[in-house]
Amino acid sequence: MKITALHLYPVAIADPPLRSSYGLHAPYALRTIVEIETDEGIRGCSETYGGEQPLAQLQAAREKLIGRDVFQLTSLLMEFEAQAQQETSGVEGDRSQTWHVPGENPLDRHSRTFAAIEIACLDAIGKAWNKPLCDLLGGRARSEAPFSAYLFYKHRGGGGLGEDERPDEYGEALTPEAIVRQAHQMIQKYGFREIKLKGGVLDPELEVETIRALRREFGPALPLRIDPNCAWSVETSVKVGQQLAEELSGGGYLEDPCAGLEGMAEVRKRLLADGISTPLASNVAVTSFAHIPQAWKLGAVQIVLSDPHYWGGLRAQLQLDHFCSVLGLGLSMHSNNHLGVSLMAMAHAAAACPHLNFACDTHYPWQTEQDEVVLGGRIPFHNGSVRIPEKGGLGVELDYDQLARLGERYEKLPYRKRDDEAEMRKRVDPNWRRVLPRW
Ligand code: GKR
Ligand code: MG
Repeated sequence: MKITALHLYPVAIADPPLRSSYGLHAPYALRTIVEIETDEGIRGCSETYGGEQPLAQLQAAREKLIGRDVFQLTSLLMEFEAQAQQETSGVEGDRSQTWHVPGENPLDRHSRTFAAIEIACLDAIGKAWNKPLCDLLGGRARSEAPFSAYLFYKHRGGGGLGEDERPDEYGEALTPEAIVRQAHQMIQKYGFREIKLKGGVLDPELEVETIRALRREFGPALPLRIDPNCAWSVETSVKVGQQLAEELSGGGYLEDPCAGLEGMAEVRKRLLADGISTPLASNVAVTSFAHIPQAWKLGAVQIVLSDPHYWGGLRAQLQLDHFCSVLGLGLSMHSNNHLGVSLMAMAHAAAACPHLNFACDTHYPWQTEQDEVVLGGRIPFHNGSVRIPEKGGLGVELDYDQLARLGERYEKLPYRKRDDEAEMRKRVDPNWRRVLPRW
């Protein structure tokens, strides 16, 4: 089955003003929907990061793809790896997400571009054989993928601009009480059984209070995790780890409290010395296989947050699962704003991974029906999980009318990349800078 065409659909999706240590989400998040056509009349799709750079990288890959057999993914990967070697060796910087929001680090572009193509090819193969994608990866460890409630401190507003402004479903949330309300709303609607709080926004004392309030409200049956995206110093991370020793126990974790593997290792060492075994998780310091030996050697990270979008696709996701199990590391999954195509890719990845032992992150509740690009609308959740449908490939088809609508919106937008820092200066504080550590 040969690829005859590559279609790229840049889209803009309404996004509420969510806060993180990176800054503020803009009124629209950007995504790219990728579609391949084959000589057998079968199409395959995937979803990846949006904006100018990811789009240009996919466009540049077109030449490699036309005429290629969708089954020959290893040779394609080898070409991407050789290209990465040539274009990035000797380039200053690293692949971490310390200073780059996910999708904006040029050093992982080859891996991201390959992943988008790999998933579209696997989708086409699954559709041709009428087999769910996770079954192509060797079958299921589970028939549904669990996700967690992903809570954010947020300003008033539901995203979108002008006539396209959206209702503010969750309302402003800048206090512990408001976050507890947000959790109730999200859990009631989706049935999540684990909770993640995006931190690094308010004074750590208030964030500690927020986690405590969540614990009081939901009890130990719903594990809690907090992720300040490196906003804290080692000292602050240790202090928060001590204060939340009880609340983050029993299946919770502390995610990327401070920047860098050395800092994380120091936090872990000091918490252990205090008899606190809260695991540290990462999707900022650990974003590729190359990071794992050092992270493991230092004892800096006990749980890796995978992400098929930048770890190199679904087969890489399975390899990571194996790696983690051999090294005794836990496995969870990272997310960014996304639509149903990505949600299904994440669900298939989670279904195929025997060692994934935490519910995956998802931003899906922050987007709405109006912005969905899969036919039939939003993907349903059952008790916080997404079921693997008995359909070929990812199990979704693209809605071309929606793609056209969201594409028009993308064309009209004045920005072509995610820049939470600029957004923060524009809407909240003209002098705001991302400073690490902030506390
Ligand atoms: O959406 O603001 C956000 C998050 O901070 C996101 O960009 C992170 O990459 O969810 C992510 C994380 O777990 O670090
Ligand atoms: Mg994170």
